[in-house]
Amino acid sequence: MTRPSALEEGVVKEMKPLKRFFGKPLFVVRCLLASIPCSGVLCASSETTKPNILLILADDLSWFDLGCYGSKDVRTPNIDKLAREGIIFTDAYTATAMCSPTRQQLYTGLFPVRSGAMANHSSVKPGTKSIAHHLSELGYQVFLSGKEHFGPSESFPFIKREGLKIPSGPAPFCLVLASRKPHDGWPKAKGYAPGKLTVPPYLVDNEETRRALARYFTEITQLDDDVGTLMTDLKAEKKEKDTLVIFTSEQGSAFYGGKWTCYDRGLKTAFIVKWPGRIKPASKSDALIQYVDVVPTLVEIAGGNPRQVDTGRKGAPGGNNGFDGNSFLKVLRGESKEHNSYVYGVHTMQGAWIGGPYPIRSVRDKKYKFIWNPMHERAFVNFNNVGNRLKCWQSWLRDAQTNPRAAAIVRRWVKRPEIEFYDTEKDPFELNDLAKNPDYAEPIKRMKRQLESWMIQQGDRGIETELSNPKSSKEGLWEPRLEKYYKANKDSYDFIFGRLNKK
Ligand SMILES: [Ca+2]
Repeated sequence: MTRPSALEEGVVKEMKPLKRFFGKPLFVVRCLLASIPCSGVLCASSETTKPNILLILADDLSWFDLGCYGSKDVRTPNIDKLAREGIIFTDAYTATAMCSPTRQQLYTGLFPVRSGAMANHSSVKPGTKSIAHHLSELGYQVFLSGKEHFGPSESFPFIKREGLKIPSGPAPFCLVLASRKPHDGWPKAKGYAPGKLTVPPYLVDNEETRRALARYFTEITQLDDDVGTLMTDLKAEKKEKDTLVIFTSEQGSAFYGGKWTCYDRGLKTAFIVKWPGRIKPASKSDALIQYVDVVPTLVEIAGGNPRQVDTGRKGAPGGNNGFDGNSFLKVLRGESKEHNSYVYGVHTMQGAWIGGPYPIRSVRDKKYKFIWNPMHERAFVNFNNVGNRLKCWQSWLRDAQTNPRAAAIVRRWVKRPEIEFYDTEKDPFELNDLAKNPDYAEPIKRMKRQLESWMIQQGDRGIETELSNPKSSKEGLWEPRLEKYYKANKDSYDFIFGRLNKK
């Protein structure tokens, strides 16, 4: 990571007092920089006007369900076109596979335990700042259209918009287009024949799963149509050349074993950036990036210094108030191939509709994934597998009675060992657990240490943190709801807690 030179740091420090007099910090910095040789991170923003930023966020879309990420089934021509015109990241991650903490880390540059937005349907701690503050201070109008799922409102002072329209006006804009597609609640299948689809190996391949996949794929294509509409409007507004476009898939789909886990099919995300004249078309990067890196990157692109931004939260590495992530602008520019050495995962059942406490933590490098399930004695239960929300869980239970492969998939989803370890290069769906294989003792030890130091930095105390929320500290608050589902879904409940545990 290249730090700004002392000279550049000095220039940025001058920005605040100058802003009070002139109200045009970028102009002032440009004048100051005119006589300074270009050697570091401020150069790009000092050479050009600030680009508009369009951040398109899907909802529960698995990264591998896009044509440009290798899907042979799903039609996504507009998203594929973005990838051809920009850079596609093959190793991008969110630290949580749940909606609300994912969005809040993306918008704040802070990991969930540190920001406070760890549970689903939760809020960051008072005083936490977000992209809406940081880019406004750099002269942007910062809009959000679509899904929010964050709080409190003072921490996310977006200008609210509706629909798929690109903002007009002279000031640079940042528009977060937070789609609700393809979150479950899918439409009737159109254009996808269930019998012809490829079912990924972590799912039970049967008629019900295929029917659900066809409906989910139909909604992905609808999302892709929306991306096409946005791109057409960007062109009509004559802002195509001055706009940096990001498309990212959020966490994995609601199919059992993706969302609500720390497996790659939950945490890994599609990440595509198009920036005309700045990013080489059709480029690809396997640099490890994570959602907390996004705001620092955009701050740097907008002409700010992410190292001097006050995030409103204490406890960053080094004890300052900085972001948990770092700008990957050099990767975007093609000047660097690497970024993070490790990326992290944190899961909680806090804020889930039903199910008892079940914390999960993970760390990943380019090759290996280490997962810790500290309350592994428990069965993993949430509304999705007890409540049959996708209308195929009961069919999995039915098949598990006679099909050993289906039984293994179901068992893996609800009962897990304390430590899991995967070689993600050889085993991208994390199905072959190597935790007990002595050949991997060294990387397991190394990654365990790495995870522990991250948890210390975050103030994360594992089980204690899981039970710290009043909603999860007493199971009595959760179990009555489970009881209600038990009555409606007796087979599922019995399988998880009865027959399954005896096998
Ligand atoms: Ca989501």
